[in-house]
Amino acid sequence: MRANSRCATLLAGALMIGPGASVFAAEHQVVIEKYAFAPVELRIKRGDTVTWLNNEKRVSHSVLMLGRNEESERFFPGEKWSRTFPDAGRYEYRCGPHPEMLGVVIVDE
Ligand SMILES: [Cu+2]
Repeated sequence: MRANSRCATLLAGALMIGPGASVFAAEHQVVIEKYAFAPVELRIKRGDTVTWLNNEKRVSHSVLMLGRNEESERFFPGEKWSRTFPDAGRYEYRCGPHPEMLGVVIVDE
């Protein structure tokens, strides 16, 4: 019993140090299916990584960051692409070849 509660306390301490900062960067996933990003809006913390997974049957996609002159390679069904977000901000993006596919990553302080 005592060991368990101590363990829980350590875990809570490791996950939250200071206002909004986290020691361990988290990984998040956005699935691409039927010409759409899911979730469309993803909220993460500074330092976290987002991986986009192409879950289509045959079409390739990319992640094009709007206003940042940055685009991933095209990735094909079963392939992924990852990006880490060290800075807070709002990162709107779309698919390069399919401009109607929109998404946003919001990085909190
Ligand atoms: Cu696409």
